[in-house]
Amino acid sequence: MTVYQRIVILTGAGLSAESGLSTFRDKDGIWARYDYRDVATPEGFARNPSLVYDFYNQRRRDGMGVQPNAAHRALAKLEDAFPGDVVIVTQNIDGLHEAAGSRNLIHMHGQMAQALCALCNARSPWVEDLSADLACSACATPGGMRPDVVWFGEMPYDLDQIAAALSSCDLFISIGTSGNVYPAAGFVAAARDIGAHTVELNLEPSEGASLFAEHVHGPATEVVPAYVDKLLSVSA
Ligand code: BJW
Repeated sequence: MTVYQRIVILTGAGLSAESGLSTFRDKDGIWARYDYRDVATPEGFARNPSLVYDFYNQRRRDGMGVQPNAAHRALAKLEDAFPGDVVIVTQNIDGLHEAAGSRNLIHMHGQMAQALCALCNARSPWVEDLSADLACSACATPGGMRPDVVWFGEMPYDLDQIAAALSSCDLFISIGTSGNVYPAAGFVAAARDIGAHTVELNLEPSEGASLFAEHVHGPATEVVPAYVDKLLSVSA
């Protein structure tokens, strides 16, 4: 195995599946129970805010007490022990990477444990249920508080920082994501274009599997720790 210096890791819902959180597009996933247009678009929120508050309040409650799994822990170990740079770009809104100890982390689709004020754009830590009548702690105005998550049609967070990391990486690893949602689904092409080695670690071949140079298929709790150990054994 080649010795790498700058690793970008993209993670998706499959990474947290074995911690007990639902994925979106698997047959028993969230989109089998909800229409994304109702709960994950600004138009859906404008149409029926109560439905969207209930959807995210329930998911926030479901996430409480959920623990990181062996794959989250392996990625935190990689960041600690790898002599070069490791950045994790996660599409997940759970806090399991942080709970496992990862620090160099970008939440491109927002975070469940934060609220966003649509009136002043302040983002604040949030663990309680959200509702329409709450006031923002920054601007004190009620009526604008919403989950700090990126819905379809909205701009993901920190794209400049992500583009900078992708433009200098020599290894790109995608874990537990179906490759359906852009711009994240386009990161592999960006990494490949600058000559990085590209690897997919997923339960099964994803939508964009043919874009990756290397594939390891299996549950994240098995394939991620094994891949991390391989990387660390050659970089030592
Ligand atoms: C396991 C496992 C185990 C299971 N072990 N693996 C270009 C072309 C076409 C369309 C577009 C385009 N550019 C933009 C769009 C529009 C749109 C889009 O992508 N639409 C597509 C549906 C076609 N994108 C947007 O609107 C985005 N914004 C945007 O693009 O702004 C403008 C812009 C343009 C160009 C450049 C820059 C900006 C915003 C997207 C927001 C997505 N939001 C959601 C919901 C909010 C957060 C939340 O509620 O949690 O984010 S949707 C949902 O999908 C969520 C996820 O983060 C995201 C990705 O899902 P993920 O993680 O891949 O989950 P699954 O379920 O799909 O896959 C799980 C995988 O794990 C599977 O493969 C399983 O096999 C595997 N697995 N168990 C390992 N144990």
